[in-house]
Amino acid sequence: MKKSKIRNVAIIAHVDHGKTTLVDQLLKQTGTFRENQQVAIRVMDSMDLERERGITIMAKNGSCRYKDHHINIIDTPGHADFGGEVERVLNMADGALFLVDAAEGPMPQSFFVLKKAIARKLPVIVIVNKIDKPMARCDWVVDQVFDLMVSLNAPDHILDFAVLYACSRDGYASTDMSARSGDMLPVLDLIIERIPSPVGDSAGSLQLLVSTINYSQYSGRLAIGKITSGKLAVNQEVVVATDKGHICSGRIVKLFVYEATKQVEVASASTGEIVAVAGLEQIKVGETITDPANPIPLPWIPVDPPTLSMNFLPNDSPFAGKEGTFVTSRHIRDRLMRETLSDIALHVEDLTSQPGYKVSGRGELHLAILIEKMRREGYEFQVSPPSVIYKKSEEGERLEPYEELTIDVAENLMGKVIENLGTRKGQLLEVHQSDAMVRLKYKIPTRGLLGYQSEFMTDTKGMGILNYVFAEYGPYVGELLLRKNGVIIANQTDVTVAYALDNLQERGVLFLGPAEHFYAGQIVGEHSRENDIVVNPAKSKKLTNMRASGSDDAIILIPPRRMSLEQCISYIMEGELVEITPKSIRLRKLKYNN
Ligand SMILES: Nc1nc2c(ncn2[C@@H]2O[C@H](COP(=O)(O)OP(=O)(O)OP(=O)(O)O)[C@@H](O)[C@H]2O)c(=O)[nH]1
Ligand SMILES: [Mg+2]
Repeated sequence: MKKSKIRNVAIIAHVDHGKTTLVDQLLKQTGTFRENQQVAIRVMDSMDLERERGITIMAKNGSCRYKDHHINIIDTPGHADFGGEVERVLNMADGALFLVDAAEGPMPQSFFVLKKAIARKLPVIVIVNKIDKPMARCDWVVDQVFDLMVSLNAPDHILDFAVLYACSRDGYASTDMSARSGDMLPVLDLIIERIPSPVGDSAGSLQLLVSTINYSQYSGRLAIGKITSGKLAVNQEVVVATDKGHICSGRIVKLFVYEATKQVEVASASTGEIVAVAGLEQIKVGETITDPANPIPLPWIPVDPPTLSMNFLPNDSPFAGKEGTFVTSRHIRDRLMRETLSDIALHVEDLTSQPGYKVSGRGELHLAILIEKMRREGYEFQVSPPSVIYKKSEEGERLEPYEELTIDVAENLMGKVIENLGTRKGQLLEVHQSDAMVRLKYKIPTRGLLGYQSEFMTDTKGMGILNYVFAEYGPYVGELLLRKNGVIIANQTDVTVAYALDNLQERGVLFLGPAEHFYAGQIVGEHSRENDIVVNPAKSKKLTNMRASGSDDAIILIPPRRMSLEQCISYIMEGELVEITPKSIRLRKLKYNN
């Protein structure tokens, strides 16, 4: 394959604007799949958690062939919590497809990903997607994108972007915004025309900056990145170097390139190609694979720091060790460290006050996905409530992270949202109205947003759209009262009894149904008042010799509130923990008066 025939393009956008759907169409329409091959929709969302949630979590490589070109496509996640993924994979791209929803226009994460592409001076092709939507307003969207680029100080070559109007779902794109049929090939033609082939000297010293780490059952750890100089072949001796001077040697055992969504083994590869390399077991994202005779490590572009942290602790609840396979502090540590090798937005430190680890990430979802992955792999542990990462200003004042929040909501439901965000210390910056919908823009402390997602769903009857992205560090706003209610705590270890639950349900909302095991200190419900109460959910009816009238045997229990992992994480407060095992998620109180 000749160097000039390669294109490396990243697809970036706000969450749900249609990136993965677009990749499906590009792969399909270039005949990448066999005629009768069964292909899942959003084939690049290959992780279980991605399919379950309908969002992309990890960036992934794929490729297609078109007009003698090998086009490497990098699909990226749009959710703000996975912004670190976008930052690191942009190192492999020579240009970007920037998708924008034809009705919504640029959203907070559009701004973030575009900023990162412009910082790397990548040429951008704008695709106004979902033009089939009745509310589509293509001209307005293009104007908005232009303004956004100007505000980001984009150089002229980026401001001079090409635009296509597309419906990824139905598989067509055109320079004509009124098109309602056709194919996606104009996207590929424009990639070939507008995105440069990778530069670099194939006769020079080897340089490959590792952008992704993957694991393969057969080949072990895979380091993925673009060869920016020189050549690479199986059995070649290399060194792995960092720009801080650390260096170690190794040998290439296997080499892969991307064909469609698969890695295909090759004997050698050259400058400009995106490859996966096996054989370097200790390698990390951000390191450079380079020439032993002339090692030249590439600088790592720093990524935004984490804003939220949680403590991961070995489980010491009364039910500890019953359900998990990996339960010790050592197990947890090894697993967390392994994650930091591939996820550069994640930081892990030992706790000094107790056994356990402080795990810092980009947001609640970022950490919740890690917890869910570990749970499915058989880990058992407990986590503390998330807390934001504070900083100190030069004058020594406490600073906390703020998010830019955008809310789309029906006008008649706006009042509740504004009231709730007010108590969470949000500052309303802008209000835009179009028809019966209102768009609100806020600046709000990250702390104020913790746990807000589920309240927002209730306040807007599931019809609102909420988006946020890290904005900056700003002044600390003081105490925030996020949970008004106290909890109901069990006073002993036993099994719930319907009779007891029947009496308790008058006092609040219960989290357990009948015949469920619980332990002393477990949070079994939410009290309807502000204080905590300690109860016995196993208390049965006193037996008497005389049978009472039949009516009091008829117990009708309200179904218990079952919270998801994310809801549990945002529910707990200081002094409470979420206990996580492969089978259960429980809440517990550390100290209470029995
Ligand atoms: N109406 C319409 N819906 C579309 C179009 N393209 C994608 N969608 C839908 O939009 C939703 C999100 O699509 P995805 O491809 O998962 O979006 P994404 O940008 O990859 O999302 P993340 O990776 O989570 O950021 C899906 O329900 C798609 O079916 C389109 O052109 N028109
Ligand atoms: Mg996606």
